[in-house]
Amino acid sequence: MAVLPILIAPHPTLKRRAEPVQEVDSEIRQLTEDMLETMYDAPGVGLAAPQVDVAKRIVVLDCADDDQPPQPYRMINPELIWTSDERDTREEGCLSLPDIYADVTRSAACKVAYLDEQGRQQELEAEGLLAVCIQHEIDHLNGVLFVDHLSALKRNMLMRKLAKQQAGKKPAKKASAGA
Ligand code: K1U
Ligand code: ZN
Repeated sequence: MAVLPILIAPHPTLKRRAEPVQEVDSEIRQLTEDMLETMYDAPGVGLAAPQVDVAKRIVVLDCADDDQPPQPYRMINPELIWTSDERDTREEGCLSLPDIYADVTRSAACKVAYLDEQGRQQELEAEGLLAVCIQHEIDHLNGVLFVDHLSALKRNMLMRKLAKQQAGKKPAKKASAGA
């Protein structure tokens, strides 16, 4: 198992549409385990493969409460097969947009079809945080970030805040010893 580096926006892989997985083999299983370890380490409640610079349609999630046992999901080629007309607004964050939060309105419930780590077809109906997280992670597979659901004004403001914050984290350039 390994903790993988998480891409920070803007990065071209985060804006690409990810490719479907053709075969669920040991390499894909290893990647899902590494993604789960990366998500727990961050910590987060979800992670999509493009966030670790892999343009494949894979997500992992665990939205269990702290006082509940872990409930990890490994979803390969996930597809939303139903979304509720009822909408819900919640504050979202993203491991690729550190310290940026905003209210996003999405379907309150959804049903997702996916392959599990054994390549078996599964379906899951979700509501609450899990439904939000599934929609957020599937957006990542389509090159969409949660800020893309906001007005251009709000999105540009948050992206400028992120750019400033990231510039502040870069090590200062060494003064050259030249003439
Ligand atoms: O995709 C990601 O970047 C993961 C993201 C998922 C998500 C969170 C909230 C709403 C929608 C989607 C995160 O996990 S951000 C971190 C976070 O929310 C969290 C971290 C620790 C404990 C609980 C939540
Ligand atoms: Zn995210």
